[in-house]
Amino acid sequence: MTQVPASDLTLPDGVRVVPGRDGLTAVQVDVASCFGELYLHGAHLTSWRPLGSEVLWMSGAAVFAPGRAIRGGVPICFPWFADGPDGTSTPAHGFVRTTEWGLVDATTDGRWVELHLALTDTEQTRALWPHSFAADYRVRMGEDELALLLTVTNTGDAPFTFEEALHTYFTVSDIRSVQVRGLEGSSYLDMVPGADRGPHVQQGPISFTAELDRTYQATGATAVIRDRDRSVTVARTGSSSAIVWNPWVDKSAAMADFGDDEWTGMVCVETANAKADAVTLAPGAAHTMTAHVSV
Ligand code: TA6
Repeated sequence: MTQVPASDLTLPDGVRVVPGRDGLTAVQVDVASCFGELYLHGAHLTSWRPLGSEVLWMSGAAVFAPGRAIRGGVPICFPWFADGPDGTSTPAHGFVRTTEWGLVDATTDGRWVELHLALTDTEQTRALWPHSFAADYRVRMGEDELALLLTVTNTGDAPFTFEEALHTYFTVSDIRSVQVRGLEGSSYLDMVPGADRGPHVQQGPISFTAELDRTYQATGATAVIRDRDRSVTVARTGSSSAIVWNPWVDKSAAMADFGDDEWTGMVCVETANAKADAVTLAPGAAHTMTAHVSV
């Protein structure tokens, strides 16, 4: 897929390529139904504001720099999650969230706007992960739904296995009064350092009283973030894993790009295929994972 420089594209009304934070290029969507902002760096969605109300969470300490992941919004984790299946993969969460993606085009049907981005393997990526791939990402934003569609194609001549996640940070009023419902009965791994890894079975709604870092496996269940009088729904297709995370006090303090007191205002509910749910693609095959966020 040939890509022209983003600045040469003909874009729909309300869609602009603009200088973003600290020299990184951003695509801004400002239409009647919503505002949105996505950085070409990592194809990283940093804002979705349907009817003026921000749904995504961004750290006030986020760093916008080459080689660094932006803290908040929707980082894309690929071709591994965290430190990978054998626990030795770096950089954490793979390399596409710190790589510049190409803007293929932007389209609209008058109600929603879709941004289409693409990334293929390079000498640099093959040095980290010796496979040929094409990643295609579509971000469709409107008044009441944000759809994120990530398609991975094996463009090489041998099968490969990968993990992936749309590591979505949601803004909440106070995590201590939030529940995440819908994953009851699902099996999960407890990834909090020092915890009994499990697997465990989710008993009842998820509530937060300490650091929580759970990788739910073999479930496509829809999750609902209940935040006082507000609900955010995360429906998934092509995803067998969900990750729910809040760093709480100590881990927040340990992250330089995460404000010490910011942990109360966010929760991650991530659409993924991780650990036992990793995906294997034959040469020429493709796999699409989709998150549908509605408020
Ligand atoms: O999604 C949960 C998690 O794997 C946590 O363990 C924590 O490390 C978080 O991702 C953020 O990772 P990052 O590399 O972005 O700091």
